[in-house]
Amino acid sequence: MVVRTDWKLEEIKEIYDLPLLDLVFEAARVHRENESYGEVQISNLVSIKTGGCKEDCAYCPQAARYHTDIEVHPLMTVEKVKERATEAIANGATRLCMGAAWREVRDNSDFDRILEMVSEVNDMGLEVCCTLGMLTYEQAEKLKEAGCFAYNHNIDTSSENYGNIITTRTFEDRIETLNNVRKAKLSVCCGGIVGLGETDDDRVKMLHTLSTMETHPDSVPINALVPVEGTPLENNARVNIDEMLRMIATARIIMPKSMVRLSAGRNQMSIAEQALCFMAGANSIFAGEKLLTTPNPDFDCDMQMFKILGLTTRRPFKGVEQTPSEIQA
Ligand code: SAM
Ligand code: DTB
Ligand code: SF4
Repeated sequence: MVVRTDWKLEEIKEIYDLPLLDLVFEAARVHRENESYGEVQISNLVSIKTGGCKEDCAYCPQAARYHTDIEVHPLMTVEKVKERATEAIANGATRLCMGAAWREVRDNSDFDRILEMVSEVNDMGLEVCCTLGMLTYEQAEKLKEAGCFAYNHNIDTSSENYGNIITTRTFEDRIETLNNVRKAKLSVCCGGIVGLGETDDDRVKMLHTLSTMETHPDSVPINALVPVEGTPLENNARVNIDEMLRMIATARIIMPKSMVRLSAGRNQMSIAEQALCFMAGANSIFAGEKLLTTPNPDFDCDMQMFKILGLTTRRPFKGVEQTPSEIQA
């Protein structure tokens, strides 16, 4: 399977614009070249610090400046995170993603506590992912040393549309953090959101940025906007299944080896709609009844869906040369 990082915008547009079923068919074909096409990664999100964020991301219920009905919470204790990790394992998750409503990581006792959480959860055998905002190279290295496996940092939309959604930091800031993450040899998780009011061209441009990175992100989350009351995007139209399918299928074709995650928005999708997304190459989900602050299908519901569709769970660290624990040993 050839992995290209020299995609032209026009080539991606041509794929994206294919008649929908041709696009899904082609993506399914590419996906089936991968021997583990029937496996789906189950990642459980834990919001370790909720709300009160200084940023102005127009989609986000956790931005302090919008008046949303979320439960603001300071940084969790290590014990609480371990409890959540135990539950996640019992429910079949193999990755735990810890999210903090921060603009950036600071070198303080909170970060030290997170390093401890990372180390403890890694020792429990889960792939640890963090999403904590902007990060320096030194901080990325510290996370890696503590046993962190992946870092999530989304570009969210095209560079052209970025300023319409977020003004408190730039697209380039995001890219810089991603470079720091890659340099520290953390697995890169980077994708975006559909339904922010962007055009098809913006979607294609976002996919172009992701697929022309020196190395493709290891995972690419495709989120459907969850419109939350109180945010500037509260009245945005619901994302339709054909829009999600186009994004997922195009991502699968142009980044054939990456995990493509059907992320936020599953709560509004039927099993049949999700089945089409898996057919189109999605091979990862966020599971558990809550994403960070909004509802998501619960584990039992997803296990029932897996049974119906004949999907299996991907084991942790599959295909990875050295796990974080082996590196530490
Ligand atoms: N504060 C950190 C940051 O911004 O990188 C980490 C947490 S932040 C909530 C992680 C990602 O969640 C965002 O980049 C965005 O892609 C996604 N997200 C947040 N709110 C969302 C919403 N309402 N609908 C869909 N995706 C959302
Ligand atoms: C990602 O791409 N989506 C997740 C995770 N990375 C951190 C977050 C989705 C959040 C949806 C809104 C909420 O629940 O607050
Ligand atoms: Fe803060 Fe992250 Fe939400 Fe933006 S997406 S407001 S940085 S928590």
